[in-house]
Amino acid sequence: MRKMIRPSCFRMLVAFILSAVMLVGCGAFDGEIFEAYAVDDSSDEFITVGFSQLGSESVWRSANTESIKSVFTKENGFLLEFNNARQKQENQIKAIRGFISQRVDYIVFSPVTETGWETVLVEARSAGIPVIVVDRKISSASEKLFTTWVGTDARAEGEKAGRWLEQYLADIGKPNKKINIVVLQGTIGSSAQLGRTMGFDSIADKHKNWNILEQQTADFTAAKGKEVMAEFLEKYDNIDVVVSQNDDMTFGALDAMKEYGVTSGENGDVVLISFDAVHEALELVQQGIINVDVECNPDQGKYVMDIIKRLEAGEEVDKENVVEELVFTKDNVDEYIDNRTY
Ligand code: GYE
Repeated sequence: MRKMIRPSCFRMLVAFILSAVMLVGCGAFDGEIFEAYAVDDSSDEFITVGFSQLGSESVWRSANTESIKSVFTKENGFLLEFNNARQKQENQIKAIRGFISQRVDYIVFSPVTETGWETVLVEARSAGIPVIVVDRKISSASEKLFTTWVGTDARAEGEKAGRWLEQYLADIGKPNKKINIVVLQGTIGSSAQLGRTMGFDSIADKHKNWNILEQQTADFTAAKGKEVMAEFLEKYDNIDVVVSQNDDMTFGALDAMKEYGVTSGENGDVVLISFDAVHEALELVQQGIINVDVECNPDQGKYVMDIIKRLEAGEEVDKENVVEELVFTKDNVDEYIDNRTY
């Protein structure tokens, strides 16, 4: 759709002409010339990728950034233009416009919220630049405006958390126990918040004995997680279950619980359910402080690179690419914790 000549062919052609001109100009097969050409940063030699990361709110996000940066290297044939939008959609839109005016080969972005992307994506399409959405989703209204999406299934994650709770109550022999739940939600309007909420609620709705006392956003950060959890503890003295939609909010919530003398986990006052499964959280699963951590896999760079390579080769790619994810409890965490690098 983008060009008549496939990008890889175009680059090869430019590289060939450049080499020929250099060789003819110097009249010799001079090793130095090849050296000089090899380190040339001209973007015809590399595939240029503009990546707009939504922010740096969590340990998960840092791992996701690292995953992207580690694959889009010169050694792999890429030049990466990285931009951190600091949680602001307007910054992401500005960054994407910048990538369009630089005429990068691919635009990759992790959208802070689901909606509001149509205009800028139409601009990218008019410029003939393929767009790859990573991590979070954008609304279906924009579906035709991007090439493919690589990420995690937030709704499935929410359902997994709900199903774990169902099983837990059955295992302790109290499937009909009346339980009061509070939920720390991620950034409102992000697909991670929407999906995890919908997924968990879909299971909660089946149980009349599950009572959601309150759901409030803590923006996926530890600081807000602590603040909101303190508010919950101030307001309610009957909390049985805390659902925290990422590990950073869980760390903050644990700080607040400590201050209020509330314990969590295996033998604690409340059941604690978290999402992401970063190393530090898995340690808390091991210690029985977090009951369950539903994995969200941030290592998406290699999938995105693979997709770009396939597009370069003129292959078709699937519209949706979901990365694999597990559920961690004390029963299986030992098997995985040592290999968790983030
Ligand atoms: O769970 C959270 C992060 O979009 C799936 O964003 C991601 C979420 C992740 O900041 O920690």
